[in-house]
Amino acid sequence: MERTLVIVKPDAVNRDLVGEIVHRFERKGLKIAAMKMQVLKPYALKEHYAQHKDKGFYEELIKYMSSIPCILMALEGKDCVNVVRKMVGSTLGREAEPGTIRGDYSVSNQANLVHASDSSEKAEEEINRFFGKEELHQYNKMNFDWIYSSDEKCIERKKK
Ligand code: 3AN
Repeated sequence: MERTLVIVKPDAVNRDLVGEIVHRFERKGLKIAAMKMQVLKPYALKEHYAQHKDKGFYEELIKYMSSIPCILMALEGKDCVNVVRKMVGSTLGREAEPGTIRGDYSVSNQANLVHASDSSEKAEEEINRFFGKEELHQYNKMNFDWIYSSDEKCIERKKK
């Protein structure tokens, strides 16, 4: 199964939206492989947001993201990167589709509540940046048989 990194950002923590956001991912059928609360270090954030280093909002972004603790999660599921990006919605909260997290709870471009990896490769890189191997859990959940079809489960077994 694919994994993705989700960061529930400082604005979501400040606005008491942590439970709501985690709940949405759980109800979707995604598995929490890792989860913790942490104040993110500016050096890690600079690496994480390196693609934006020439943008005007970069310094402010690093300041906001390191201001208070975030919730970090590695989520797992079939096509998890794509599924989570769709659930999060587009960057500008004002334009994000209703029904997405940003579309329902954000009106901002910076304070848009959640980070989600944008490709499988980036997800692996980002998970390894913020989690140690010992923090990533492999376990069976009883609801697995009710979340995927036999075919989907077979494909996953053949991949292993
Ligand atoms: P996304 O998080 O949707 O993948 P990116 O990668 O374009 O969006 O931007 C990373 C983060 O930078 C956003 N989540 C947001 O917090 C911040 N950001 C993006 N665009 C702006 C902007 N125009 N002004 C301020 N902050 C921004």
